[in-house]
Amino acid sequence: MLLESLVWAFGALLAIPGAAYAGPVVYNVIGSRQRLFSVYGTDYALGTEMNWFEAYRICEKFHMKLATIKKPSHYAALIIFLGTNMSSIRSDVWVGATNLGFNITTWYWMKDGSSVSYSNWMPNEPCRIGCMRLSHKHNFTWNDAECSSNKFQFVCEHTKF
Ligand SMILES: *[C@@H]1O[C@H](CO)[C@@H](O)[C@H](O)[C@H]1NC(C)=O
Ligand SMILES: *[C@@H]1O[C@H](CO)[C@@H](O)[C@H](O)[C@H]1NC(C)=O
Ligand SMILES: CC(=O)N[C@H]1CO[C@H](CO)[C@@H](O)[C@@H]1O
Repeated sequence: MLLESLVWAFGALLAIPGAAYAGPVVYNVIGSRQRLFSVYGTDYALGTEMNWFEAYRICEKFHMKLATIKKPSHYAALIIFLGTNMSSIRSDVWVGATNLGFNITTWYWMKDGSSVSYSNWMPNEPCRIGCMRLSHKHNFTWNDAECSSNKFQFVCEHTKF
């Protein structure tokens, strides 16, 4: 896992000089740079399993954000990315929302502090204080998990809009 993270990090470093927007490109888990057929103008990176705080830090390190889903088009773009990278996905994936410091039903996107209004939670979720993950086994519908004790893959993004 460490090697995979490092290789991925190295690929991201090569591909993202400073904070400059690099165009419609995706990075896979082994760090190779690939053109994206995205219609939504978002670059995505898939990270290896770690806790939510570590995932947050890695995204920031590469001038990206943990994925943010504020409307159906964001979700659709992310689903396209995850779907075309299914062979690399082994776990649920963290995205950038939390209810830490609030209550079970009050969630915020870390990217800009906006509240989570559009959502696609699994039935009976959310049910705890924690961080948001998309369920690998349930079509990437939304679930929660304790932020520090769980290790999941995660998606960073860089968006033009
Ligand atoms: C949860 O927190 C929000 C924001 O502080 C508050 O408006 C809401 O009433 C709380 N809900 C419950 C069930 O405590
Ligand atoms: C996932 O979505 C597909 C297509 O909409 C559907 O056929 C399938 O039953 C869904 N799977 C789950 C686990 O919800
Ligand atoms: C490793 C892997 O499967 N990468 C794919 C991720 O998705 C993009 C398109 O969104 C593909 O081009 C990559 O091959």
